[in-house]
Amino acid sequence: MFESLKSQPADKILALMQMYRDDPREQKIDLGVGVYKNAEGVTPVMRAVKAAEKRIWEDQQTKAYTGLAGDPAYADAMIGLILGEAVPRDRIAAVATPGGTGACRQAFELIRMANPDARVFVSDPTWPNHTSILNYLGIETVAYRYFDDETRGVDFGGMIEDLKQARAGDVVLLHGCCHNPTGANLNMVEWQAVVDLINERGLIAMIDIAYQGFGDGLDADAAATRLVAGSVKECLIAASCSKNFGVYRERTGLLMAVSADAAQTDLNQKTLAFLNRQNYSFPPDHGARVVTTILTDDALRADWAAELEEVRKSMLGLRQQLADELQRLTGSDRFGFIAQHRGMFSRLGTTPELVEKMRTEHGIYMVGDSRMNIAGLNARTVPILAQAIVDVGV
Ligand code: PLP
Ligand code: TYF
Repeated sequence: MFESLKSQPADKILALMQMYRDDPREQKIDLGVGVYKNAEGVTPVMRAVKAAEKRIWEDQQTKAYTGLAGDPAYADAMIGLILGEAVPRDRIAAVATPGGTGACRQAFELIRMANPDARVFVSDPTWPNHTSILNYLGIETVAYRYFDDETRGVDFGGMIEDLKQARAGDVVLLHGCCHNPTGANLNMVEWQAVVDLINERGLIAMIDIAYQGFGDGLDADAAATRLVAGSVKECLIAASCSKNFGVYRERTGLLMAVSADAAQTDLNQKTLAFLNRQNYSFPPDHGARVVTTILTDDALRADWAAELEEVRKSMLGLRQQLADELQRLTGSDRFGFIAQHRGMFSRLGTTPELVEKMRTEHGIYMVGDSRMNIAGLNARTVPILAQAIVDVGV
């Protein structure tokens, strides 16, 4: 049986992570996989997470199964965090999933089940797992223009033009904030225009929000998601707690399906529970319980938000330092976009050849499309990166 298997393409980001580990050079710099690291290069367990885990360890009386949708308290807490009051609760069906990837996977399965003819419009570029899972599920994807190689901002005109090719019932996949891999984001006026197009043409919005709190703050980063969810009849929202709670390996995500009314929500809720059952039955609980404990306790929540704010500001500081350093070295503002981008990533906008040169000659690891994880830097390594960017001739 197994002889017939064909080897599958590796995830380039994860392959790069391995290459970095195998590189013996001491001066190497890892700007690859999207994991937050502090100035010491450590991905810490957040203070509130430690405190919540301690509380759970002391108080938890059972590890019996929860429900197919996970603990409803987790869904309530996450809906509050992401949507606030934007949508009445009885219009939202929600299930816990293994990470944001699990939420995307379940969303795609739901789309295919509800409308096998739906195509999914994805930004060019997008997180590679989006297209990889969509292809695996046999769902047709259509790329829409997103990143402008000249300005390193969003090619909004191109994006709208391409979205006009969508048919009623097609899905538009949008990054709620902190676009991965580019770091370039729509402003709220542009978001409103996307919402109008979606409503005019009968398209379905799907939002992937994996970095709430990493861009402009917890509420600011959720503003676009709230605008979309509050303005359309139906949409899907896939959320991840991996980054903003630093619980990467616990696999903590949530899928929401917003619908027109309570009767539809009931059917959606049952369908999402069914999809969980087909794939893994009960979703992981530990990370979800940690998140719920934090979000429902005023002191823990405040401490978590404060630590997340430190993380966000440290990345913004590194962006500014890098942009300033490049300004100093080149005497031009052409790298100013690095300070404008938001989230963990910035796409430098250079060729795979120069990205490779940066790796071989300078030990600097970024993804082949020139995506840099800003959190992989610190005050000491920013000037080293800036000099390397200039030396290889970006
Ligand atoms: N969506 C995007 C855009 C991401 O960058 C990530 C990566 O972290 C995820 C979803 C899901 O991450 P996880 O499955 O680790 O929660
Ligand atoms: O884009 C990233 O680096 C993160 C982490 O298969 C990640 O989203 C990368 C690849 C992958 C899963 C997660």
